[in-house]
Amino acid sequence: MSQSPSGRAGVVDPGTERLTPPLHGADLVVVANRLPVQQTSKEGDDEWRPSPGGLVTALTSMLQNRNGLWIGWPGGSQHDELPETFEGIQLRPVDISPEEYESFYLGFSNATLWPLYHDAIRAPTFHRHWWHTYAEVNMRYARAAAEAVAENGTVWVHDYQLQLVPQYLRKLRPDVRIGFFLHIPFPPSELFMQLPWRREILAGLLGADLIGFQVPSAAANFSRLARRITSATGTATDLVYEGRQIQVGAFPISVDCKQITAMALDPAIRARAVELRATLGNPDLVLLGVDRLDYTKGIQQRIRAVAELFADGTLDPEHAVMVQVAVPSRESDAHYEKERHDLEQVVSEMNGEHGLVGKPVIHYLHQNLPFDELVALYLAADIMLVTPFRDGMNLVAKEYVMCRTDLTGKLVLSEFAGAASELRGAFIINPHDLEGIKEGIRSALKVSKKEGKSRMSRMRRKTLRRDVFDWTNSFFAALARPVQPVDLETVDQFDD
Ligand code: GDG
Repeated sequence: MSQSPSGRAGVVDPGTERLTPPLHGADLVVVANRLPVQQTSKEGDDEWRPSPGGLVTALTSMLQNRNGLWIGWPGGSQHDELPETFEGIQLRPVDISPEEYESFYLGFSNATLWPLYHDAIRAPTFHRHWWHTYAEVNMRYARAAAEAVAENGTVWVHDYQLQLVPQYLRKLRPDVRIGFFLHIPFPPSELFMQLPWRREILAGLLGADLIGFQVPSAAANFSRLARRITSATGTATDLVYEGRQIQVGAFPISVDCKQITAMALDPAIRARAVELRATLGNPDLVLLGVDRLDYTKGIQQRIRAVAELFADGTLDPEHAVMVQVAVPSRESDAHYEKERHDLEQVVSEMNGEHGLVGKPVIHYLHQNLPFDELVALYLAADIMLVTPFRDGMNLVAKEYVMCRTDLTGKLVLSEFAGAASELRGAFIINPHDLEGIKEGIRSALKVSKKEGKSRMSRMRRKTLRRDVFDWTNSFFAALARPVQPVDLETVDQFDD
């Protein structure tokens, strides 16, 4: 690896190397940490299956229509069997060694950037060798994209693991149009300024023509920082950097509304929802939480709040029950291990103190469930609890809303989830305020049938207006917008 002359930043220097566009390059390339397929072992046979989720479906369908290719890590170390194409799109694997996985993924991505970008609710860890590997691995993704994309083609880079890719790619292939979307929050300057490599990360992102965020405040945080610590000028939505015009904006992600609605109306899944309620003892009230087991999601806080509602008699263990699904995530990180330990302690205390023989007050599943089962749970739940301390969007909230076709069900939602700016029919709470969470649940319990339906209908209308396909289309349309010639004389400084 060659490094910047100062050596301070440790950024890979792409130098002046330019790559010639390939003869049969792809018109559109998606670059993401992971490929859209994952290896599953069934009866001893390895099989590659699409990774679950609306994002993969939407991006795949966009790539199918545009001679597309997806670059990403296939997971694990053995991927000899990786298919060259998947549902009509080409796959290009990026190799990551176990040591790089430690530094690039578990280290810089998930122990530096993830906590820093989520309000530093766990102290971010800064290590120079993690940063060096992050830069090297980003260069590998950029090079793979540069070697794959057609002349004047388009590359769409995703998420916090790959923030240096736009700059590296632009150096290698200046002819290419580059979009970047950040799925997680972008922090305010008070936090971002902690990052020893803040200038390098901003310069990395500024290699793109369009930089998209989940919510306008994240976009504003970015533009303000770019103008403060790089040579970028301009407004919150239009920056000028190194003679290029860059669009910055909010593109709130969504779910596949049609698919989820169809599943929610599927008789077999509805029957499963009825069966789940029966298994829970046909209680009057089912409360539900569904999250990756992550310290940002506020799972313990919500369970404590529900436990206090059992303690003060608002909830009766004979008639109310909570289900918490916590999908295993990043298990080799000490913060996550501790979060699981503490969470399981809280679950056990709640059952110990409020459960009855044969009637636990909380059912806790540390498992990855099939999506059908998740939909059945959404259908079975009267109140959905989504209480992250900070979340880019939170798709669980939107999935729940899309499942409630009969307008029943209430959503208690953190004001710090991106989804809160759209789902105004939710009972909005501050997850740091235990009394506030309890009050939100109490309000959801008390609300009249009529008002409950009108709240749900409002949230459904809002979600239906923009599904995940509209999201990809609107991002792509903005990226394709012709670049205006830059008139440096008329570029105003944005007024904070
Ligand atoms: C990041 C940002 C942003 C959950 N349990 C199971 C399961 N899930 C699925 C849900 C949902 C997805 O996982 C979780 O998405 P979220 O948006 O809630 O959260 P993150 O994983 O943190 O995602 C977030 C998102 O990116 C997209 O931009 O909204 O803010 O943090 O789709 O359904 N799926 C299955 N079994 C489970 O047990 N099959």
